[in-house]
Amino acid sequence: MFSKILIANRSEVAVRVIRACKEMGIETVAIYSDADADALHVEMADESYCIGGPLVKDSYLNMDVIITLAQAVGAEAIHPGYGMLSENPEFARRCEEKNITLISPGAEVMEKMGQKEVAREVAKYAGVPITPGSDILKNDKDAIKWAKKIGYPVILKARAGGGGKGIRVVREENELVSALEQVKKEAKNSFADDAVFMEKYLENVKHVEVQILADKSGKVVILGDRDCSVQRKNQKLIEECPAPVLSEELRQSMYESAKALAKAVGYVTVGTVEFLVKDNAYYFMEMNTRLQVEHSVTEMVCGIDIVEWQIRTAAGIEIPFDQKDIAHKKHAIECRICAENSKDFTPATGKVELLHIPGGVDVRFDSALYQNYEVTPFYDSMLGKLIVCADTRDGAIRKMKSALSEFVLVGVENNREMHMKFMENGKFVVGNYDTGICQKVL
Ligand code: MV4
Repeated sequence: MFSKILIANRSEVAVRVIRACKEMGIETVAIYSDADADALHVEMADESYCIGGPLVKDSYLNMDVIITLAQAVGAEAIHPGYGMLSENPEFARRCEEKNITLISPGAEVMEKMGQKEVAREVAKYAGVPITPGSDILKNDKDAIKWAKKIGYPVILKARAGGGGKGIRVVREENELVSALEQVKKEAKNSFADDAVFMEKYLENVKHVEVQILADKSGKVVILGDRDCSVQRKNQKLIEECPAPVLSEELRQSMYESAKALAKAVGYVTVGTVEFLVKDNAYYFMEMNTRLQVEHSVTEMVCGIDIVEWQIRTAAGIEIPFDQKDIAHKKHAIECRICAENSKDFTPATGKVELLHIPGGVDVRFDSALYQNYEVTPFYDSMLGKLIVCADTRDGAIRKMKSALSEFVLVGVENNREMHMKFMENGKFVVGNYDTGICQKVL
């Protein structure tokens, strides 16, 4: 096992990883920017180093500085958290070159899955259903030809896409050429890669994902599934485990697909296979090669510390439990608490004047907030995650309402009341909702 890990991230995920390390007896090294001198992760780690200015490119994305620091302090591993450098194959490769373990499935797998059209090929090869789609589009004429073949509506996707950037739905041929130009421009600016392909666009889909844990011996355990269909502008707001209203047949088939995909690429550590679900069918969307924000709902239901096992499997330790040992009877819901203006959803800033964190059985608040903490405009607006777990979905909704009513955050405008609206909304309560639910509720 590693004796010291550098955490190349900030906020709640850095705190989450530091907690896991402490419990495992691993020393922790935090990095931070000038804007984060008072951040909780800096206080919690055994050692903390300021590595640059507030802009992420000057600090949390500065590969050279991070790797040099890891070597200087004797960290054998780096935990990238989510976002930041977590899915950057170049960073993975540079860590490998310096003999530092990046807690991830490795550069090769990240490279494959990071290119969406390659990921689709791997999925196809593994027998996983994919939506009808094109090769990389060569030019306007090629795009028109593919769209004719696939049938409108189609969705253009940047090969390197992520975070909702570089996608566009096209409903008619006369919109196609300008949409392609737009997506290419956006992809070039955001990812320095303007390759684009297209898929048949499926309307009214659910976003369901399967959590996997794999070790170097090739053992793959499925840690259930999550519904993440409650999203606004490509930001997830609410996640639940398990996804409500899936047929048991569809669920088992999805699990088999996720497992086949993991085995096909020799996956090690934790990962997520995302699917689109429509009626009684599912299609591969992408694979995330990192720890995800919403891993916590899975932990509450499965009884597995996902970060602990991510670290263990990255260190080469084999998984000692089996599929049958994974609990799946409970239901967990997570509300992402974000610093945002309640009217226009723009990010909010301010000083935490008052904070009361809800308590009780199976109520969890993962965050890096504390009294008097200053929320700055430099980073993601997610302040924390309120998670509850109960025997039934109805019980979890009731518990979330109770927890939200108890939650107090004064000084930073946030979306507590928006979450209450969802918990009281008929469509959400019934559970058979899709990615269109936000337009209906908000
Ligand atoms: C899709 C889709 C429907 N059909 N692909 C891709 C990136 C991911 N973040 C969302 N993606 C989607 N891909 C096909 N073939 C629906 C989504 C999708 C979505 C698209 C636009 C705006 C919001 C969305 C929310 C969930 C899923």
